[in-house]
Parts: sequence; C-alpha cells; structure tokens
Amino acid sequence: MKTTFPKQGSPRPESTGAEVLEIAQISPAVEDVLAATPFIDIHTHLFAPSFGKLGLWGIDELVTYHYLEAEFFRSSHTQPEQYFALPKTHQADAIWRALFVENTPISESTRGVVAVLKAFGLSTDRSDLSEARAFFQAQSLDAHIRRVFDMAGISAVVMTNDPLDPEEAPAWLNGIPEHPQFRAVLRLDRILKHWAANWQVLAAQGYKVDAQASGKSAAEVQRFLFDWYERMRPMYMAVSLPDTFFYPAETLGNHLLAEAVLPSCRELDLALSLMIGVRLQANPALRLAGDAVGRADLRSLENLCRTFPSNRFLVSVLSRENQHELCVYARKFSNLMPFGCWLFMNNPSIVEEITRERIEMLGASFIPQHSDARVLEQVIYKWSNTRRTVAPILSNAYRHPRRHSARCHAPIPLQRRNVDEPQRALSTYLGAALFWLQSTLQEAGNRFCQSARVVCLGHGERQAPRQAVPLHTQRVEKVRPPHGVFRKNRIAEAGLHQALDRFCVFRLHHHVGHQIELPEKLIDNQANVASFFTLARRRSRAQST
Ligand code: RAT
Ligand code: ZN
Repeated sequence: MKTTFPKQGSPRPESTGAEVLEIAQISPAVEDVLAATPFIDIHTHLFAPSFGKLGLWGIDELVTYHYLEAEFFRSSHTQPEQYFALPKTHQADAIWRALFVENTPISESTRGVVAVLKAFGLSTDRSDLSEARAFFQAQSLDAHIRRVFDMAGISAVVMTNDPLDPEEAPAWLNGIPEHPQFRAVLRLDRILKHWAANWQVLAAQGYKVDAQASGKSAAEVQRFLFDWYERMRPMYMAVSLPDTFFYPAETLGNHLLAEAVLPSCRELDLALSLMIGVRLQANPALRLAGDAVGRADLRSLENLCRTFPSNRFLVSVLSRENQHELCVYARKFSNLMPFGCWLFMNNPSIVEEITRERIEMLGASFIPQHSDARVLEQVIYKWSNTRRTVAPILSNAYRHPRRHSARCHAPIPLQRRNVDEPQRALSTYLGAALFWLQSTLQEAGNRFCQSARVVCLGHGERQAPRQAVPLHTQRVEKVRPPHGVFRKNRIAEAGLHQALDRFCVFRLHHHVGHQIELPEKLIDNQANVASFFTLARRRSRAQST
C-alpha cells in the first residue's frame, strides 16, 4: 500500500524578504484565501446541461427542495399525498406561502432560498413567486451556470451518476459530451443495495448474472463497471449505506462489494465513497424527504480499511455520534479520507463542530465539505456558508502555531512572501490545503490541457474574490484523448493523476505514488499547494543540513 501522503524531497530555498504575518492579519488573510480559491464540489446531485430535465435549477426547484418539503409538512395541514399530486409550481407556491410568508424563514434551508434570491438582487418579501419565476425564465442555462459557479466560487462539480437509473442511463448510452465543469461519479446503490430489483437489467444487457449473485456474477459485475467506467470516466465510485451496514456480514451486497466493486476500484485506480448512516424511508409518505439517520457501527470501516489496504475510501457519516470515531479511524488508516458534512450534518453549528474536531485530530488531511446540491443555485449559499463557517476555525488553528512559536523562540513564521502575490504566499502558509482536493481537480484541468490553462487561476496569480474563472473549452476538446485511451494507456491520464496527487493529503488516483519525486516536484512547481506542515518540515531539514 502506498502512503497517502506525499514524500519529502529536497528542501526548497527560502525566499528572502518575507513578511511575517501578525496575529491580527491572520483572519483577514484566511478569509482572502478562502474567498479567492475556487473549489471543486466533490459530491452533488447536479447534472450537466446535456442531461436535459435531470438538471434542476430555478425558483420552483429551489423552493421544493426535499429539505424544505420536510419543513413544510410541519407548518401546513396539507397531507403528503395531496402535496405530491400537485404540479411543481403549485407545490412551490404552497411551500412559499407556508414557510416564507406565513412563517419567518429562519431555518437553514429557508435561509438558503433567501440567500439565493438576494444574491440575484431579487425581493425576498414577496407574497408570491412571480418576480423570481420571471427572472429565472429569462436566463439561458449555459450562461446561468457560469454565473452561478462564479458566484459560488466553485470551478467544477462532481455529479452522482447511476448507470441503472432508467431516466439517466439512456443519456449515457446515447453518448453524453464530456463537460469540464461537471465530472461523473459511478453510483452503486442499485447494485449493492437493491440487487433483487436490478440484476435482471444487467442480465438483459448481456451480463451473465443471477438473482443470488452466484457463479460468474461478481466477475460480470466487474465487466459492467469497467464498461461504465469507459462511458462515464468517473472520478470515483460511490454508495450510500444504511446505519445497519456492517462489513463483513454475510450479505449479497458485501459479496459484491468485496468481489466486484473493490477489485474494480483497484484495477481502475478509483476511490470508493461510502456515505454511511441513512435510515432510508423512515417515513415513506415524504418520499425523498422521508429518510432519517441512525448511528452506524464503524468497525466496518476498520475491517474494510485493514482488509483492503490497496483500496481508498472516501467516507462521510450521517450521524453526529459517528463523527469522532470516523476521525479516529482516519488516524489509523491512511487509505481512509473523511469528507464533507452530509444532509442533517450540513448545518453551520454542526459543520463548525465537526470541522474543528477534524482539524484537531487530522490537521489538514480531510476534505471539509461538499454541497450535496440538488438544485444548481444552491451552491451559492452552501459554499458561502462553508467559507463563513470554516474561516474562523482555520484562523484560530493558525493562530496557535504562531503563538507557540513566539513562546519557544523557534519561529514558524506565517509569511507574506511578496505583497503582490498574496494568494500564493498565504495559501502556502495558511493551509488552504484543506481544500486541495477541490483546487487540485481544477488544476487537473490545467494539466490535462497541457498547452493552455483551462482555468486562468494559476501559480503566482491572484484571483480576485468572485472573479470569473474563464474556461477555454475548445482547447480542452482539442487536447482531450479519445474515449477509451484512459484505461488502455494510463500514461494518457498521467497529467490528471499527477495533478490529483499534488493534493498534499489525498490521492484519488495513486499509481504515480511509484514515482517518489513526483509529488515533490509538483509541490515545488506549485508553491501555493504545499501545506504549512510540509514547508515547516522542509525548513527544519534545511536548517539541519
Ligand atoms: O442530501 C441528500 O439529498 C440525501 O438525501 C442523499 O441524496 C444523499 O446526499 C446521497 O447522496 O445519498
Ligand atoms: Zn448526496
């Protein structure tokens, strides 16, 4: 098993004339870096425009988000079956009236809608949705997506793509043009949790599987996953699991997990995302809003990480009670990467608690957030909340080494190397490394395009807060290797993998770990990528030689 962390190489020469940050400068500096760093959102339910109606956007979708539906049934006498029989616009009208007109929108989800309206300069105190509807109807989708990403400070999102979803699969089978800002994920829920209802779909497509997943079934599921890898080129595979999930219990799902999914992930060099702790359909009448939460037995993670050391697991847990254990297991297993604050965890008070706990236990080696957005414009408030919540936690974390260094006369300076390059310098020292997965994926686009920057923010450049991130899509198309090259010839994808590996703490793709020097080179070439701790270690090595 290759380590998840980059190897140390030769120390980089220190720049001269560095300006050491005063404690009072740390907070504004952190805020600057967070505001100016475009993130990649590693888990959403958004879709690229070519998926047509599957991609949700606009006011009616925002107001009928399932988080708001759950709140609506607490504030209205409307029964779920009456509500779900209404057309979408009437559903939105009913929710708007109940939660925004007759009640004050103070919950996190209602405040999210208010924040989006405000972001577009729309009124938030109207008795109906006509103004907002007129605004969204006037938008053209492609330009609107660019504007929304810009407002949210994100450069790309990762979708959730289920090859057995009857609405989605035909789009892939007909051929979906790759969109640089909407990356795919191969979702496995129907295979791992609902085999009985889905094996026949695989069988009908020519895969030799049976109801018991016996015989050649596991090998055939692998073949199915490889075929879908070719079609989707997913960033990782994923499944959400109930609180009752336990590995290694004797279940059909565990059999397929161990014999088909994990070997495929190893072969394809993909991480597996496990979202654990959902109690599916606790109240089925509420449909999507009917899921609840339960505490899971995370010894499953211990068993998985230990039994499959060559697999990498991206894990998010839904129960607050499981969060601390997740951090403990991440300390034990470098092939385990905690990520995000999911569904009921995605509230500022809880995000704050979880993020602080993760920093205390894991430093910067976790992925703090994903949006889980289902409606395009939600990324605006979700990422704004993340920046606002994380900024004081990060600032506080960096104040401590600064204070400590003053006390022990062994300064670990937080420096502003060059006032003209604040983002580069501050990112170096202030550990925006927390978000490197996101920015690394963005950088992956840069390297993928070789000849030109896909994304204009780069080494030594500063992006103003909210500055648009222009994409040179034509150039992307020009240099993109033909479909299928990726699996047959890994070299073709090496640039992407190298860029992913540049993330100081985690590798979605790890095979370049064989090239010991590579992460180091990438760090040297990308000053704003090196984590605070990497540089501190280098500095002490430099002093001792
Ligand atoms: O946050 C959500 O929308 C959940 O209901 C789930 O969809 C969850 O995010 C998942 O991906 O399973
Ligand atoms: Zn989700």
